[in-house]
Amino acid sequence: MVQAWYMDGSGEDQRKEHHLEPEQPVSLEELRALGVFYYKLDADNYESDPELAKIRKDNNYTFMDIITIHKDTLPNYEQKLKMFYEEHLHLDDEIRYILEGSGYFDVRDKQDRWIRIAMQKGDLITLPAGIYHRFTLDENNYVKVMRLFVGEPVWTPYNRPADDLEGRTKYLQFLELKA
Ligand code: KMT
Ligand code: NI
Repeated sequence: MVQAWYMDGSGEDQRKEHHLEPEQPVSLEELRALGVFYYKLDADNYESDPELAKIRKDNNYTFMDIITIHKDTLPNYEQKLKMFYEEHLHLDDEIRYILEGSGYFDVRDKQDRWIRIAMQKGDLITLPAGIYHRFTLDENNYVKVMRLFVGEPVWTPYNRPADDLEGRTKYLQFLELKA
């Protein structure tokens, strides 16, 4: 099962785990309350997996592509990694499925604390539009990720502060309704 935890505030290497001392785990239920959803799938059979097909159909994830994040394969690798780790939001859901390798998605909780989600092969996650988040490789320095999207993809990141965007205010309303 996917592991998630509250992060320490140290400015040390972003690829490290950054656990609090003592560790403070975060449950899937707590993630759901933030609008973050998780699925475990069979990444070896993603091309013919009926579970993935069902998720795509039910949620209208019509678009799909695959990106490999590794220094030898990703153009502008350093620049992109830097961009991914800038705290940002999108106006659409961010849906990512790890096919190989691993990495961390960090999301802000209601009190603006960072939660680190350790994503590995077979983990699919959906981050809601308007949530502040970021991504980093871990110390394995390699991930192959499927990106899903409803319709024509828009990957535009809005770096924080982006509090006046409608996507953000709507997300905050969603959090209040859940509180
Ligand atoms: C994003 O917008 O945060 C990303 O696309 C992260 C890279 S996908 C592993
Ligand atoms: Ni993003």
